[in-house]
Amino acid sequence: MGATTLITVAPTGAESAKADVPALPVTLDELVQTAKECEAAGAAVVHVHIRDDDARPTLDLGRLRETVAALREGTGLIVQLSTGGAVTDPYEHRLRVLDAAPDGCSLTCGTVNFGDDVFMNPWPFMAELYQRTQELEIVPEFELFDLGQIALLHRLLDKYGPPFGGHVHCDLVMGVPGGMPGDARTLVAAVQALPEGATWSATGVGRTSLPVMFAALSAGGHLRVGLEDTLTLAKGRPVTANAELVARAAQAAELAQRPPMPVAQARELLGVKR
Ligand code: KMH
Ligand code: ZN
Repeated sequence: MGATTLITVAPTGAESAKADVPALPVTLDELVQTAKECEAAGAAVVHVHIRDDDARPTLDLGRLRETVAALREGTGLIVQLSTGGAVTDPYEHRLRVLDAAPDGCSLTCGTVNFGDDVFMNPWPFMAELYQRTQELEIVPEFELFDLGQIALLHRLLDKYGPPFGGHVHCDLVMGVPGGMPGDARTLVAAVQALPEGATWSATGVGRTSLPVMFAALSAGGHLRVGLEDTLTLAKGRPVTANAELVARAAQAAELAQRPPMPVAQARELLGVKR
């Protein structure tokens, strides 16, 4: 098989309200239906944030377990739970996410300004979370919002060794107000600083979505898309389903002659158990 593009979908996030974004999947049924559509459109990984009965972000462990089970039953996707949660979530709740036994989880490599808020990821929290992924055999995806966070990724790997699965996969989250800008020269600088042998995807928040997608494809990277990061297809054209964003990413990947990566290949690349 020739080169392929791993597509991750991040369908919900913790920042948008259902009232403002009707296409946001907030119930379990909506999430599973969305995940099925996105798998059919070319996604291999689903990055999951869940909501409570009032559609507010939650890290309730029972709900997370139910979500992992339902996504496994309804799709073949690699299930990656967010350990970032919402900016207000306490560290203990974010660590406990791993007890839901997902295939993978996000692991942000440092604190970053996040709009008017601060997304807190101090070193002791990162280090504890990382060691728990190793013990519980969960594949971490290293989320990088800023160039300085790459230094912390190196420190983590130097001190605690390779991740479960044996492979380092990163996600550049670009264009967050307070983080690195979503443009080609920043993407290239970030990629050059990554650990040897690491693979990476990139996502551009808001209007940086397309520039980052094209830059990532040009630079040999993988893609993350979804309503967590992007609410419009173009100015004045709201996304009506996450699968629209996945289909657009798949089309761009085809054009770049690196079609979407099948899930089985993604499992092998990332070293996911099962
Ligand atoms: N919701 C943001 C504060 C992650 O999922 O790990 C953090 C976030 C990153 O979305
Ligand atoms: Zn997230």
